[in-house]
Amino acid sequence: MPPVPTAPEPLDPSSVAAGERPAGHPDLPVREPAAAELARTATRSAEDALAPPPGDLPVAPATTAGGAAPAARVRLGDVVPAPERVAPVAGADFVLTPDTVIRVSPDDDARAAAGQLADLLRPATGYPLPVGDDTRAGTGGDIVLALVDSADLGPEGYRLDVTSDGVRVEAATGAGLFFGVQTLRQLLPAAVESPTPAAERWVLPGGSITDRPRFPYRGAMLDVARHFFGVPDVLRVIDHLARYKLNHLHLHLTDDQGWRIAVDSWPRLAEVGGAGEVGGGPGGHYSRDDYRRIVAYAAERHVTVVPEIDLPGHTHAALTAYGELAPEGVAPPPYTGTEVGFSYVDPTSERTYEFVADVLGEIAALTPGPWLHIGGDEAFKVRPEAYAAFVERAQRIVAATGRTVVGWHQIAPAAHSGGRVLQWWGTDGEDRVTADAVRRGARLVLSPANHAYLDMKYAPDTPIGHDWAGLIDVRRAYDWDPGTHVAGVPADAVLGVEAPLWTESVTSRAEVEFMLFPRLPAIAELGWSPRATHDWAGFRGRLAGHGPRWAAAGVAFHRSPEIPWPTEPPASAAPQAAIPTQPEPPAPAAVPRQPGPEEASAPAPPA
Ligand code: TNX
Repeated sequence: MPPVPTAPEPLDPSSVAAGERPAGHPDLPVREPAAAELARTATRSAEDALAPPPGDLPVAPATTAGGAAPAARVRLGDVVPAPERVAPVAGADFVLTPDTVIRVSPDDDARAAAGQLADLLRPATGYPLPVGDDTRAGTGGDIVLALVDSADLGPEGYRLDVTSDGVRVEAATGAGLFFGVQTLRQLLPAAVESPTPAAERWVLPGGSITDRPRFPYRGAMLDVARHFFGVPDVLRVIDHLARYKLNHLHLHLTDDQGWRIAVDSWPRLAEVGGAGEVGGGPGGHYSRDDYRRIVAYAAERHVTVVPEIDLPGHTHAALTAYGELAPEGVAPPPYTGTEVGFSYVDPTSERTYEFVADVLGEIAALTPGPWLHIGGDEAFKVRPEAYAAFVERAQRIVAATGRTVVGWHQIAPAAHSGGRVLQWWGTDGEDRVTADAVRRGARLVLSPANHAYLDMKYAPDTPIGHDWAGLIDVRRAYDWDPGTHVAGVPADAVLGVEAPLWTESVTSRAEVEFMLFPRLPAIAELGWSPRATHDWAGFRGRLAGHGPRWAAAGVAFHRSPEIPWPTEPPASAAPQAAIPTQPEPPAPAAVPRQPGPEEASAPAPPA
């Protein structure tokens, strides 16, 4: 057994595999709220404190009658992610009216998608938009959602036709209809995102779209361990995923600073291990019902939850609850800093495997999706042989739950287990061990830290975030190809993409959104759109039109200088003014590293 450090030791760079960079290092900024930019979006800070009802965006000042911004006309090709095929037809625009009805093919999936469409459109339009089964002849003035037998659309594709007579969305599945609804939403003026009635002419551009995703796995990760985010915040993140046709939410549920999910067989994990976070805040955890609510809300939006229990490292919080799992058998004090790589559960103890089996068994029972993520990153204190043996055993435990194992690409050296998925977070697209694992049957989810890590700063003066993997503005998030990114990994071994948001420096919903937007749509486009549509100039133009949508929805975002955002209307005509302006000169310099576990008995002062 390797000796247990009394403090997280400075990482030896030579111990870190090529392409990886140790993280959580002293480049963390001062825990100022994301000062300049966020202050400008803080018109909604009061509303932020209010939990929104599921599915609703929090109240944002609306574009009201008389105050409507001169919205740029939406074109059929303005959709993000870019559709597979777009065929505009001049003179075929459709206008939504107070008399528009939504009609559906008579089945529950179509009714569900229609209900969601009506819920999206009613607040801003103020129209009743009744939903009914499609029993009438003709389509005059209506929106029709129909499930059809169409193999070429696949499990997530859809077809959308807009004529001056009506709108028709077709798909072979409920998911396809749902994604078609998201496209329809984007074809309406930005004010459709307003939570209150807006003065607008609700025009949809004429023509047709045929669309299917490039990759089946398109996701984002939220780290709820470094800072805890309550259920309403998670539901809102799910709403954001759904807008951009992302279909997986990876929840990083456990780490050194907190254990965030109740486990009946090991109750102290959440009760004790969940009662803290980075910086010394109160932390928190999800009850089993909370978690079920998240999973169900996601499922309604065709989003699969991927729960991660990070093992064998990143387990300090679990050790504070159950000292018997610690290599030295003693519970350490809580940890509120941001170092990584110092903790691990004892891989030589049978009790550890009972813990792993109990926890993964309970999580599997709560999770309908096929995936269980076992982490596996940065277990620097576990020797390679012991590490591989641990991972192999954990993989068998996952298999026994009937789920497919996912792990960070560090698990590559362990033996193959059926269908396993490695999540790539390297920074140079080169790793022989990962390529070998793929040859043995593993598939890859791509999260290259230097393109897809949403906790990286946009620019040197971004008030929150890291920069160990570089600065990532929109172009860097967008300009890479998941199909060819990792040497020796063919496109058909790539399951998809995921954008992780680690939250050492991210403390509030507004800060989460500020880091997601506008980069999340860039990653979403890489996951959904055919490579042939990849074009930075086109993307930045399309993305620009989303700024006013986020503003109308009260979403804080980074006003990247790379994107030609529409000019803001004069203040008098834009009462909402929710678009942040450019950041002020840099926030104060970085703070020294947070205390290690042994120093942390007196928690670091909350920022
Ligand atoms: C690396 S990438 C980590 C996390 C940190 C993150 C910060 C990976 C699997 N682990 O523990 O939060 O960097 O950017």
